[in-house]
Amino acid sequence: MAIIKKQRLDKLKNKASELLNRTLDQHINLAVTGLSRSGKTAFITSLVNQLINEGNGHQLSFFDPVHHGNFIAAKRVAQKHLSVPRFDYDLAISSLTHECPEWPEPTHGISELRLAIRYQPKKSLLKYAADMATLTLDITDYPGEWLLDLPMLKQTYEQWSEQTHALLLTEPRHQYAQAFLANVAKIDPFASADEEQLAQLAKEYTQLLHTFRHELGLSVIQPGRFILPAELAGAPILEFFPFPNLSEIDGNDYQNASDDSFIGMLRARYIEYKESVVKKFYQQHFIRFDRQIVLADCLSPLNACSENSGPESFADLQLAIDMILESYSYGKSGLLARLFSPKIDKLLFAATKADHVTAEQHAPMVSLLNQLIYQSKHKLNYEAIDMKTLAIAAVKSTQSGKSLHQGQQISVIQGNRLAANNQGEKITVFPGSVPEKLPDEKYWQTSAFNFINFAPPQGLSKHQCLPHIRMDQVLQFLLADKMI
Ligand SMILES: Nc1nc2c(ncn2[C@@H]2O[C@H](COP(=O)(O)OP(=O)(O)OP(=O)(O)O)[C@@H](O)[C@H]2O)c(=O)[nH]1
Ligand SMILES: [Mg+2]
Repeated sequence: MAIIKKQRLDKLKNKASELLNRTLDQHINLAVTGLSRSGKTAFITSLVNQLINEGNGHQLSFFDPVHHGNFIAAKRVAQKHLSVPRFDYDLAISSLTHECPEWPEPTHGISELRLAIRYQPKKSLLKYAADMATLTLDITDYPGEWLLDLPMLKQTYEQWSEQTHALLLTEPRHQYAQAFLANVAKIDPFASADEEQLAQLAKEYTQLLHTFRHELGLSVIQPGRFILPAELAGAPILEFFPFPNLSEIDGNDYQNASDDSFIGMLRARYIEYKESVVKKFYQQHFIRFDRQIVLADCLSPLNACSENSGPESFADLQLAIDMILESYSYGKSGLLARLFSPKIDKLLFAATKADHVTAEQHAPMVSLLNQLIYQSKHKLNYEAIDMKTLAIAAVKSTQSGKSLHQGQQISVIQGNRLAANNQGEKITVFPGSVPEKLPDEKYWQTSAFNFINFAPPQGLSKHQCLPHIRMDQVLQFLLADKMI
């Protein structure tokens, strides 16, 4: 009799839990973005690794569900959107934990992964219904460059051309852009378009964008898709470029230019690009995200100092962050609010690769990032979005210590220098101080910031938690409130 009663009770409990699971929010769509090389792949790999290996909790002490003992386990399950590429966790964790560890390969588009996280509800209504609840976490990785295209939605082709042309005329871009600009100047905008010539010029423009990003360390790349085209590589929709001095052309002639003239075709492709690439990304993906982490590598532009492009590279990062943040400033009158209603309620900014500097430099890193986003912060909707800034390392690759330098104890870090053959030698360095404020002219003249790329640490196992800096605080901010 007692057994039957218990079975009935369990059945009821399961039913109630099922109902509550449906009604209470037990699902998070977490989006991870940042410009290329900012550390997205390493971050997601570490986040998944921390959660699925969480057995003893010693690495995640600031993550309440682990700290308070109600975290049970997490595992990977089949992702939801079958048409979105899978985030290749296995490949990434295998290269990090290989005998000769390597950083995961660069990725070029959007990808997705789903985790089911089991926990014991302690406070929420669920505790009356179940001993165990599941939080489903969908993680999406997408290039921050794609967000740089949002401001284009507000611009006509003429406006965009004018603004982009002005950018091409400023250094350090100008010296690289001269040949391209000279080639465009040879075109009669009203002549019948030669598709091959147009494709060739678009290729030159795209090549320029790659140089800006990868050789000059600049961040404002528009259209962002051109350097990270994913499935659109080679498609004519990515074959356009800014046309200089459109304001000097007669307005009527411009408006009446046929679609098969050079200028008409460029304009048509620009319009189509906005509709079926930029808007589509927001409508298909961005709209689903509830929580967002934006990763920023603030250290590389400081290092660019040695290549004499430091100030430009840093100013460019600031502008790019401002452009990225436009995607989150969807007040009532915002462009996004008119397009659709996004629902992001938590936004975390993380300064990545904090293991490149000594521990006392982490606070300046955070204040520098705060300064970088400050310009835009006032535009963000404070009431609707909970925001936080942290300095993190997804995979801590250095050890900190003290060293004697000219009779003084200084803080240093030690790690394996990243080398082409992966046989990097062990080095001990004081990488320099991170400025707390946006660096001024004096900083660029006097400070030498020498940040070295380190190889991932040796001897890691995929069945253990990767060493990290503040990944537990990341989890606390992004997940903990859904696991009570
Ligand atoms: N020391 C250290 N280096 C890191 C860390 N995370 C990333 N890196 C370095 O930054 C590089 C880029 O990291 P990824 O995770 O591939 O960056 P991403 O944003 O996915 O880059 P794309 O796929 O090119 O967009 C790595 O190859 C490492 O050299 C970290 O936590 N510590
Ligand atoms: Mg990547």
